[in-house]
Amino acid sequence: MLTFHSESTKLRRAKTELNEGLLMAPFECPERVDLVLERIRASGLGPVQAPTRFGLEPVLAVHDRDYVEFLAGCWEEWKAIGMAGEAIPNIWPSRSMPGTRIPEHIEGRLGYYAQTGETSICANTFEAAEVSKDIALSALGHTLESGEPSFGLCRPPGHHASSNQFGGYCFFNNAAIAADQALKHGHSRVAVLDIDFHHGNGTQEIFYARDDVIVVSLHGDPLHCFPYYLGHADETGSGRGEGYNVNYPMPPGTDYARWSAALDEGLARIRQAGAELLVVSLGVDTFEHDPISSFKLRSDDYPDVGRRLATLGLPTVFLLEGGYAVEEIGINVVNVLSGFDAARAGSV
Ligand code: 6XA
Ligand code: ZN
Repeated sequence: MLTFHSESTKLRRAKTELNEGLLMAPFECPERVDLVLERIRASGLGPVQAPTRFGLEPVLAVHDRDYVEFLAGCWEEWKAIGMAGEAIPNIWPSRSMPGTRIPEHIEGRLGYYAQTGETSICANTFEAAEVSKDIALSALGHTLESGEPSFGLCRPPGHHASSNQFGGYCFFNNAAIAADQALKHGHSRVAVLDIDFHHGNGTQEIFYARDDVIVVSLHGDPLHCFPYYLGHADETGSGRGEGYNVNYPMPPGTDYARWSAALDEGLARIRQAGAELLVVSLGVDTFEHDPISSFKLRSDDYPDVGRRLATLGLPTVFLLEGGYAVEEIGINVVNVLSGFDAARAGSV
């Protein structure tokens, strides 16, 4: 399988994440990329290629212009008024104060465009998000041209980013951008399958009223797990999108037997919908030792995940989302990808 990677994803090097009431070193760190790459090279998964540049047009097809402009200027504006640390939101429009206008002060704008408070904006955040999206689109381009699967070693991840808000370490929704572009390149229905531990709330929001992209997500039950406010089973889409959003929330402690049964149901829904291309939001924070998640998948389960995904027989683009047990992140990611490749080789 061909991997797309750029050293520029590591330009974002945030110092802080607000977690457990402390400002700590972020879980979503540049070293994740090195560890996955190291394992790709050691395992002989396939060649690694640099992405090409696609500009902002594909981004603006799924994200609002004012949000993209906010992201582009946030860090410089924050620094310009002498803020001492990284840009961390501390006030939001809320139920009792929904607000009707976008503030001018950067502190107010930051809260307006933020879902959450753990994700700091720092130098080169926008640049890294742009490269991450270029990686996703390069992977899609390869799969569209060749029919062969590809892997985008995206960082920062994307699935929490909604049409107009960042959060959960995500700024541009790489999977949504790729799925939307696949439609513009001739496909009439695309599936996004999100197997990260966390619900892909951004992807759900972007496609909620659409029937050309079916979004299927397996994740920790939002009653107990981040992002808490979206991801329930009764969120099934709206308008013509009704039936094209499918959530499988599962309790903390879920093991591979239960998780893979949900995966098979999700795959059946994708088959029924008649999807022509598959974008996989590939998070491996479902791993039993992940530091911020609570499922119980083991490294040895991941090749079977790849094998099950291959049963769809679709052109497939894998895009990295979460996964923070940094020792094992490379093993777990490559296990999914090589399981997929092995199953395809076996079926030709
Ligand atoms: C913040 C948790 C952010 C989760 C980010 C993630 N306490 N999303 O892995 O998939
Ligand atoms: Zn996650």
